[in-house]
Amino acid sequence: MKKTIGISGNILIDEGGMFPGYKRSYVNDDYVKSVIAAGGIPLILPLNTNEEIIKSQLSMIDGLILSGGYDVNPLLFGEEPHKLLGMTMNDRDTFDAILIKHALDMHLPILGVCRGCQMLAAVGGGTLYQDCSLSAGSYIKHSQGHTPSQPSHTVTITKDSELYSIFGAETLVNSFHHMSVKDVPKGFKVTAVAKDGIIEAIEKIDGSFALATQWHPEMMAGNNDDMLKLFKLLLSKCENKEI
Ligand SMILES: [Mn+2]
Repeated sequence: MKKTIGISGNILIDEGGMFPGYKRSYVNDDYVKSVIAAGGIPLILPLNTNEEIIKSQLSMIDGLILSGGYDVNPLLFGEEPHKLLGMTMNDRDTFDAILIKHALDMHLPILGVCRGCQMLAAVGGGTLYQDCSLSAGSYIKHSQGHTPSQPSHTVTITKDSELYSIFGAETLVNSFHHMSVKDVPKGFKVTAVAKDGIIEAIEKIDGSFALATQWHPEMMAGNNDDMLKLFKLLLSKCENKEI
């Protein structure tokens, strides 16, 4: 029986056309395509801030993808906004925080992508760099700015990690972020770093499965079998979520 993967939704504010300023619920189609290609059933979870509704949304799925999107509000991890911070959306933070809290409680397997990685860290008591340039030693361009499926920088992967079992010691990833994890949340470990020390992936140490990447595997999975394996890994973890 195929497993159902919930994909956390985003809000797109229409900038032109018939309805300027109008809000639309959406996810990028690459998430949907990746889940289907990996053998799962994708289910978009529309953004909302009602805890009971969100718990009901989670009860319908076997695994969760935390999708990418806007910057994380630094007030979530106790910092004032730095001048390099990008656009934030408090409702998105609220939605993701409730999703994460209950998904972890329910032992739902989680794959976090980009902002999803940052939110896992912030919700778990970690902190973020509000811009990669604020990390000592940072020199790599982490906002490649074009061609989403094209890898742009190297990551070094930690042994004894789920990522290592797919990629080995090193791989190439795309990069569309300017925030990154600073302090890793309790119960997680760093499993990939860029050559400039920027954290590129974290994994939950014990219990249920949670893995989050700073890169966007869904944008690469169409022509990169290893990136598709990340989605297959999430699906494989759905088999035994009752721990
Ligand atoms: Mn990067």
